[in-house]
Amino acid sequence: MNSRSRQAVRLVQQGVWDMPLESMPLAAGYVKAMALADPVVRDRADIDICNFRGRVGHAQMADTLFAAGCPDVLACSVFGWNFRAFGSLAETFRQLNPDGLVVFGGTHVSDQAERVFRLFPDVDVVVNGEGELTFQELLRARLDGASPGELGGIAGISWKTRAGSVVTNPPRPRIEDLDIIPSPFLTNAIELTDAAGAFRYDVALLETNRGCPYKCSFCYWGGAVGQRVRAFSRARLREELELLAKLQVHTIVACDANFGMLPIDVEFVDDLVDIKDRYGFPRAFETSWAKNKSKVFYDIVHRMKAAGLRSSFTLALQSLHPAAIETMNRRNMKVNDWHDLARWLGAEGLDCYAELIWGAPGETVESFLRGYDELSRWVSRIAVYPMMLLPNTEYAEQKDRYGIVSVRGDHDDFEYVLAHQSMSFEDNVQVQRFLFWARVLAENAVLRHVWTALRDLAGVTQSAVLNGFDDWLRQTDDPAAAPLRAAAGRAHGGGAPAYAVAIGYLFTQPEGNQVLERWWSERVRPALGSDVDPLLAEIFRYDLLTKPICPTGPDGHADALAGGLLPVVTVGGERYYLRSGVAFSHDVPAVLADLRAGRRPSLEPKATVFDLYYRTGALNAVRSTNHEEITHFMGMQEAEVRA
Ligand code: B12
Ligand code: SF4
Repeated sequence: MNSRSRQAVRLVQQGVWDMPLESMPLAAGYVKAMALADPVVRDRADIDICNFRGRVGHAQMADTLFAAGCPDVLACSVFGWNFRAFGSLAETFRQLNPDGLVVFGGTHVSDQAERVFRLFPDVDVVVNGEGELTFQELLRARLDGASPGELGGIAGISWKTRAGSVVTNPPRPRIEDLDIIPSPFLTNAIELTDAAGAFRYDVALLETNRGCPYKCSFCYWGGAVGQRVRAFSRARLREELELLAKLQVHTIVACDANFGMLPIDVEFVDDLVDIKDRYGFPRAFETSWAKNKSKVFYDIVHRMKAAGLRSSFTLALQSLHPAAIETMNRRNMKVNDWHDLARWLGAEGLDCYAELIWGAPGETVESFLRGYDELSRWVSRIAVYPMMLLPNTEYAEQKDRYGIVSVRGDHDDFEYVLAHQSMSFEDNVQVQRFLFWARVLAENAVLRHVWTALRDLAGVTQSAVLNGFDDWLRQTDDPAAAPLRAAAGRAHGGGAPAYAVAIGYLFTQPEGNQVLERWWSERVRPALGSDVDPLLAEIFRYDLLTKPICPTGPDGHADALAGGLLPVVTVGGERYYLRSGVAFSHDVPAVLADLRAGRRPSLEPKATVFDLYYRTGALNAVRSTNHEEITHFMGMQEAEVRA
């Protein structure tokens, strides 16, 4: 390489989901903004971010990256879901540019150089930990003429000498003052708009802080676990929020590990509320909420509620079983005292979901399903994740201690747990099937209200309903059920794509509703008493009718499920499909309010008619299988819309 030549640097990111909008390349944005803060890099390097949607194939990515000329540096932001794709692109890059530099950074490859270099010999450097300063130095070294085999002076990397041995330089201390990283939004490092000038991503991702004081055995939160929390300044975050609000960004997602833990988080929310009052946006704020719900948390929730700023509050429990909580290293976390919080969120009418992980050492089938049903008494939207061994976590590093057997995913590089001392292969197969429907039907909120109603009025647990659905689906001869059966068959090892197919089918295809209706009449109804049957049937119909509207027709207004056209109206500056005059034999909203408040509702019919409003643009949330987003598109009555 000529040390004076201009260098073309391509930073590559690929999101998880195949959805109409892109997923924001946040890490690449911070890394690029910091690199360009160096005057030499700015003068002598051109840095582009290439951001791909999920499921874009390797060949297509190679065309985009290399057809118009091969860059000098290929730098990839690696997660478990894009590891293989980027390994393959490194190989292609090397054919085109033998002297080029391939850099891998990101949470999946950090401190994993031995394996990365073994699997992908064309990768030159792995960046360990935070990437901003390291990448800046790396580019400087390259611009100064350093070859990939001479990088001994740069902290925080692993690299290969000319002789081929792997060297890991000392780690780089974490960045104390995060404000030294220029904002990727305010500096345009991340392109925010599309050709039409609209915000181009599904949601805006940002960080308000980095670090997490806990060290759960399954987690590696960008290397921030067990670390003191460092925050970006209020002034900078406010400026970023203001810019995003002007672009009418609906949802802001803070990638923090424990938002609502620090007193300054209240200030951030105050700014969010103030900016929403001024610009009408953002409308929702999602994050990983603090596990210890302190006064700060309750304060924040009150402020958000008063301002009509929506969020999904999380009970991030992961397990209710003491033996599993112990191995997870979460025994002393206050999150375990969750009943009061669940009661409070319910009473406040706030959207809430819970998280469980299946497959932690110490968990059994019985303890897991018992925990699931106990939790479902308080919250029906339970996100259930299969246990994966993530690089750099305690479980991954202590497989032998727990007797863990795992397999790599078909579509990603995650290690899925198959068995361990308290879970046999058979146990896992049984629960994987359950998990599939728990994720599709309950977590992603295809059905929302029938769970509580069936439990309180008919004594059927949520796990029994889900297992019953699976059982019915295996037996039915309904051709409309075939795609769902096929997707469930691929659940074990098929991972995310299989359940994304089922979710898409149930939300967007008329046949999806047909299957649910037939299941209800053949499997659920016969088990119900005649006293509760009519009311439960109406609650089920309400669930189907309030599912988001995902237009599939060519004119963009066709409601495939309603079989007709729905007009679009504007309320509070936002567009909604309007379904007028929906009639029920019972006052379903009042019954649901009673159930939520723990009161026994009246079973008597009471004719009720109301209009339902659905935010437009639901397809993206459905395709991304992001249940926090999907819930923002459910049918609502006018009062809820205006609130
Ligand atoms: C937003 C998010 C998502 C989004 C998508 C993100 C996207 N853009 O596509 C959604 C909601 C879709 C998602 C889904 C999932 N996620 Co997620 N998610 C996150 C989250 C909260 C933020 C990521 C982020 O942008 N962080 C901020 C950036 C700045 O931090 P960073 O990525 O660590 O980057 C720094 C360094 O790593 C490094 N770096 C990164 N890239 C590069 C590139 C170069 C060239 C260099 C030099 C340096 C560098 O420098 C950066 C700045 O210091 C992280 C947790 C976290 N806070 O990191 C989890 C996380 C990425 N998710 C994780 C997981 C496991 C999942 C799921 C599999 C969960 C599940 N069980 O279903 C699913 C994916 C489903 C699937 N089948 O694959 C894991 C990933 C672990 C891994 N090894 O890949 C994380 C780390 C959380 C954890 N538990 O540990 N996720
Ligand atoms: S799961 Fe949450 S609390 Fe536990 S280490 Fe990870 S980020 Fe921290």
